[in-house]
Amino acid sequence: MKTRVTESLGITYPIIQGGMAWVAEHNLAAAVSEAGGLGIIGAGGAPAEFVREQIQQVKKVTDKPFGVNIMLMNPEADAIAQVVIDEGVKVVTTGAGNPSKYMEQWKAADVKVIPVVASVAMAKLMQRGGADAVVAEGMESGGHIGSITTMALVPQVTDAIDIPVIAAGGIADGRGFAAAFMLGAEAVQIGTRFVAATESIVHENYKAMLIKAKDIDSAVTGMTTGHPVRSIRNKMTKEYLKLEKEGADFMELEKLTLGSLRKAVVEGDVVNGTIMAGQIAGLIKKEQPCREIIAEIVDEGLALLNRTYEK
Ligand code: TUI
Repeated sequence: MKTRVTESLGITYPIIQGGMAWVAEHNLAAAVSEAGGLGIIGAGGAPAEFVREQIQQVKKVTDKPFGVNIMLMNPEADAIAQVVIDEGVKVVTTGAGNPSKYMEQWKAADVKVIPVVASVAMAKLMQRGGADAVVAEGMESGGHIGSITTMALVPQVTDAIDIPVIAAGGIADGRGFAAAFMLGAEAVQIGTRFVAATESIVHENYKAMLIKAKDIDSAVTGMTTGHPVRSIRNKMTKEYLKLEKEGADFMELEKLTLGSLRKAVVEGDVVNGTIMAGQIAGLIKKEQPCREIIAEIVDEGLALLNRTYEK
């Protein structure tokens, strides 16, 4: 299946894995790349040297292309921007900010740059700055989100720019895949479904929460701080939302979420930890290998796209 995205990245299927902090480590990234998608190492809040080790691990098991996601609020973002160049990584995606200041050095090193954007204005700015494509991410996504839905965002972004658009947010099966292409996207970015992959190292309690989740089981915390984050409702989100309603200050709210994603992913504390997940979690019914996830999505998606309707 050829699109501008598969051609420029050298991948078999137009499926890119989300750059999920703590979750998108070398095992998951290598599995997605081996299955023909673009695996991504999520730098999240990790130190630059940790990211370098993750990159080296992926290189040990696959020759296929993979990328690194740089969460731009990471205090070591500058160093990580250099690590991807030093390690010869071919693709960078970015999140939670504006990557303009790194664009020149990445372009000079022939790194493909794919910023994640949540608005038309940011998409235009990224195109002007030399981005190779953008991920247009709707607020159905898990983690740090914008304020517009995938259905509304993707066609507005595809109309506004000429570089390829990758749709994200609320996509986890062939129907979402086909829908994204109908909206003008040339690939999809998938996060939540890969969290439940066999190769995903998240704690079994985290996977169980995902598989159990229904459509309305996520909550958005941090609306008042300017950093809205979607995760599965639990004791932590309830306490956070209660504090927000009471007008708690930023530091008090921060205390509740400091290290809380790690707590859920690594320790399996699904009560006090942050279980980041998208609204599509309700669709995910079982753990599956990445290869099977990708094959199912592409097969079902292509069948739908090839179906013609008659009156
Ligand atoms: O980045 C994400 N999702 C994330 S990052 C993350 S780590 C984190 N943990 C706790 C609190 C906050 C973050 C978890 N999930 N998605 C991509 C994305 N980027 N969504 C929205 C944006 C975005 C937001 C603002 C992109 C650009 C932007 O620009 C602001 C500016 O600097 O002008």
